[in-house]
Amino acid sequence: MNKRLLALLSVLVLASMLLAACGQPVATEAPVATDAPATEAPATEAPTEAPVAMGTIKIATQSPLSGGQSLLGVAIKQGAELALEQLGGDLTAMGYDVQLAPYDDQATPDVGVANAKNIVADTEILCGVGHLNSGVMIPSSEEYHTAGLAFISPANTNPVVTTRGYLEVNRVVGRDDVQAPAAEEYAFSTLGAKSVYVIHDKTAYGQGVAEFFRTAAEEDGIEILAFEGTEETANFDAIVTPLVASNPDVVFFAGIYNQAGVFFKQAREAGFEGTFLGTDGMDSSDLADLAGDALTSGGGMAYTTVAGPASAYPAAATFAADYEAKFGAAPEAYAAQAYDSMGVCLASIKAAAEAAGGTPTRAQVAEAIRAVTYEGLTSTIAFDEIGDLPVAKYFIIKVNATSKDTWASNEIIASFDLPSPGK
Ligand code: ABU
Repeated sequence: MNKRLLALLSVLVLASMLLAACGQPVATEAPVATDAPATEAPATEAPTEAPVAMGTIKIATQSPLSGGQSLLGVAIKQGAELALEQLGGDLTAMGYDVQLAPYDDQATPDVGVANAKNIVADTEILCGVGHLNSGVMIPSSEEYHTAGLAFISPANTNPVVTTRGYLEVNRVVGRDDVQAPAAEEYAFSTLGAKSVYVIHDKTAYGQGVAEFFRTAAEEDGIEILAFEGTEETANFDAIVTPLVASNPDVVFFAGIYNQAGVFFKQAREAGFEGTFLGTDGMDSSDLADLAGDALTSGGGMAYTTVAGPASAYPAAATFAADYEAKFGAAPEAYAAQAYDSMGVCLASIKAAAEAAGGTPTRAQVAEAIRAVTYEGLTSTIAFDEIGDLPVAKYFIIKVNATSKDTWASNEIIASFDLPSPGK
């Protein structure tokens, strides 16, 4: 990370959020029916003309709907579902029956790929929203690419998701080769860390984030006391004992909240007094239920994220209220990004259908996505040549919550708009 660039851009903290205020999703106007008489008002109200049936269009979602990461996976599905309900009217008016096709990838690469084969075999599916896990998205998107089916990721941050340069793969969030160095910059400059203990979950996401963090830390002369991958989920004694003995200033955990929460609790109970630090995989209210006081005792806990809370996006206030009214809980991370991803799918299918004069092909939808400029809740979305946002938002969040119901008390302590590193 170019620190001077990061420092310069950090003056945009919070102010950038105000300047970035964007409007509600706007899709191109639906064609207006012109077959009513222009000069004579009908004596009685004319019956509403039903559009000619044009068939079914499905939009898939893939995310973990079961298992330990389902809180975020369900948020992705629900954000997309709400968008379809609120923004699908233009396609309905054109005569299409627009349906959601949700799939549960169980946060597991093999399951995601098996689902992807079924998704691409369903010719009514013209676009997709997903995944949560980069380690699932990367192999699954080989199937999407081969079949020419466009997907938009609301959450995946590993660079490889887009650096393969596939037309069909896009994301509405930033990347780990930016957020992990930002986390390191926070550890070095704000926390004054001299030593760090790095743990990762051995996934494409976790290991990738850990490596980006380590590279940046080495450049700053932070001592890396350990760099260790683990798939353990219940008993972390084998890691915690040497960790406490080595007394690091910071433990950097690169992985997902369901594993990290258990680890943080055990590390604190074993006597670790420093700061826990992570990236966007930590951003779930379940983390607070799993780790409790471990998040605020000692040096506390902070994380970077590519998906700030809904309160960080002025245009998302109505979305947050509608989401809570429909689903009975506040939107978790990536729900607003999934809403925007679905909005891009719908606007692009509509544009492609209008250009084609009928139901578009998958290739036409994929091309339309790359041509779209879409005013979303979380940003103005227009993809670069590899499917990244040219500039993405990053946040640093200090955790104040010690239970699920206080997750909203976490504090945005910095935010940045930073350019994509590209291919
Ligand atoms: N970016 C957070 C979700 C984890 C992933 O990308 O794999």
